[in-house]
Amino acid sequence: MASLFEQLARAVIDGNNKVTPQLVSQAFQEGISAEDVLNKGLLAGMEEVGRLFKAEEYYVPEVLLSARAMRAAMEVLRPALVKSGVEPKGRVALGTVKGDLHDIGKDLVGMMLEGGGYQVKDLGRDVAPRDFVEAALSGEVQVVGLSALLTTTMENMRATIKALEESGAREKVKVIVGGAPVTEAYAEEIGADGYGEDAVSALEKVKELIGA
Ligand code: B1M
Repeated sequence: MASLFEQLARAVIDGNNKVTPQLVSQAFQEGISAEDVLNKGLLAGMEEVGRLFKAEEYYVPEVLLSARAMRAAMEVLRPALVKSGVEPKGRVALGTVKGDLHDIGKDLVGMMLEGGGYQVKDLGRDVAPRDFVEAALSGEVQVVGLSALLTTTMENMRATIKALEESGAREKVKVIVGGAPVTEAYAEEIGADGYGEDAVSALEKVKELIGA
């Protein structure tokens, strides 16, 4: 009999958006932490989906089904990751950069930040540099977070930071970047203030940058 983590991973791989959230609820009933559900179950499944896609055993439709199952599971995870009703420690505008449609990781980062007491302004995906600039100039956020999952769209992080600089908005906000192809060295190279390897380190970095 496969472990609950294996079943969770399998449900994501199969793109089963009915069973995946049910298994998350079952895991909670069995006292398994949200962190383990995410890392040992859901993300393990997503990693395998990535491998199958690379090996051309999966194509975009299968990957979309897995993404849908992952999203359904995240809705069950959300209350465990997010506390509400507390005065926010700070505000963060978050988006996936121009040309990039991957938003599952960005949404997880958002949930983790909300869970850590920050208010998140979700700018969505395929976000143009000018929209990040507008959020920074609004004076409503202290941090702007950029996510990218493609080596081709990573360069739009650089373009976004450049646009923030040119508009005068750069000095008003801290910028953090993250996403699978992004590294600490790249973050430094493009002039970001911080890099988050995963959602937990994104939260830690925001805390460190705004001191709250
Ligand atoms: Co795409 N895709 N995809 N895809 N996809 C990848 C990224 C890929 C690695 C697959 C592969 O080849 N193995 C590959 C990229 C190759 C590369 O550039 N190096 C790829 C490709 C090629 C493509 C297309 C070009 C395919 C095509 O059309 N031929 C296309 C591009 C579309 C576009 O964006 N313009 C495409 C499309 C798609 C779907 C739409 C089908 C779907 C996305 C659905 C959605 O997001 N709504 C999809 C998916 C699901 C994936 C994989 C399988 C899974 C991504 C994911 O959600 N991971 C992915 C392979 C993989 O990663 N295993 C793949 C789970 C998520 C929780 O992790 O996003 O890494 P991640 O986020 C992490 C960290 O990175 C970090 O924290 C998160 C939580 O720990 N993080 C941050 C993320 N953002 C952060 C921001 C921060 C800090 C940390 O601060 C602000």
